[in-house]
Amino acid sequence: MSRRYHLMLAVTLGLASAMGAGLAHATSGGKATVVVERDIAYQPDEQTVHVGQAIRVENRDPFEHKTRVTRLKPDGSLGPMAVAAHLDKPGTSFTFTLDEPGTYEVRCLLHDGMAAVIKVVK
Ligand SMILES: [Cu+2]
Repeated sequence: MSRRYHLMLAVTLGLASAMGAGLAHATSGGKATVVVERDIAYQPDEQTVHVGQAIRVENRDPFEHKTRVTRLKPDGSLGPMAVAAHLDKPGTSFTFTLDEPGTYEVRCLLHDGMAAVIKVVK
């Protein structure tokens, strides 16, 4: 894990604290959680959040990614799209929330195999 990542994480945690969310944690039910795009991968590639919790995708690669979020059916096949394809420019971020419990696939449409799973619980 790079020093830059630590710095970014510290800033993010600081902001979350400032907003009264307390310590940001993947399963804490806090106000925000972060998914970093680095080395053509989502980090972490699996985590759990609460309904309505902000999920922030940050592109730390020096090139673009294109993120789409799709709800998975119980059999693991793709269900309805939750977040339309979003072009992630280098050094930028975007935030979304998922308002229905379930399991979601986060996938980059530009890089084969670049994907993560987000589980949403009440
Ligand atoms: Cu990508």
